[in-house]
Amino acid sequence: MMNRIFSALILACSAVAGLSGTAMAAQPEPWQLGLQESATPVMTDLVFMHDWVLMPIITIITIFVLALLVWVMFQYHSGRNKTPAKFTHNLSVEIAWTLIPVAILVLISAFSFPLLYKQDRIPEADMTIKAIASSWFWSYEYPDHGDISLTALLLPEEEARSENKPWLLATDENVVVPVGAVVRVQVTSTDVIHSWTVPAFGIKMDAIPGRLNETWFKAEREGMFYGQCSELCGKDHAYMPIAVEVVSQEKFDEWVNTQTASIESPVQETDLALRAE
Ligand SMILES: [Cu+2]
Repeated sequence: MMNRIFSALILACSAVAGLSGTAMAAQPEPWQLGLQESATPVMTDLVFMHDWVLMPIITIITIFVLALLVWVMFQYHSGRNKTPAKFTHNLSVEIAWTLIPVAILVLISAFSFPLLYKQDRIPEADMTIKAIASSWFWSYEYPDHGDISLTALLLPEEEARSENKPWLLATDENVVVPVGAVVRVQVTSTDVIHSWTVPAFGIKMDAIPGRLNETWFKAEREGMFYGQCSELCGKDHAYMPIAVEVVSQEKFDEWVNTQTASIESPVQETDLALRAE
């Protein structure tokens, strides 16, 4: 009950203050109450579901239950209602409080099931990224782009502050993806359960050792998108952030070239050394 009132208050406050989604990069803001601004079609639907399906229903139910309580307290107060009723059953009320909640749940499911399937069914992907969790950092592989691999470690506090990046969210290497591409993300872990989460993308996927979980996103605008491991995984759980940089296709191609060049050059050197022997 208090939760519902609190949520309704939060919605009202965030609507009035326009606090949600004013950030430049997609990251939490001080005093933020709403969700992060959406950057993918799935997140747009999630925000709609939250703002226009769930919150109105929660608000109406909360106000209705509160009104019932106030009415009962006022009308059936012992001073006003000397001889209380003794009945224990009322068939029509019982039918109503069974059928009305069922109808509300069916209404919610009409919106939530299509969204669940939209999240779950991966459209034809333009590229695949593999996100591998280890205690306590993420590493990434790009199987479609010459097996680029990178390890994203927490950017130390001093470095983050000097580069004006958000400490605890920024990493030394970003996951780089092109804008508008359907990216399939395969998530797994080398040790314990972690969770790959980017709030602005509407993604939260568990990384489970010995199992490959799949999800997808299609970033609709360029920028930095931050997230954090979201499954309690040990002492440095708070220190394994996720930083996704969405860039234009040209910039992405450039990035791929520099990454693959840095993969190839050491191999070529060893090749030359072997040939020289
Ligand atoms: Cu964790």
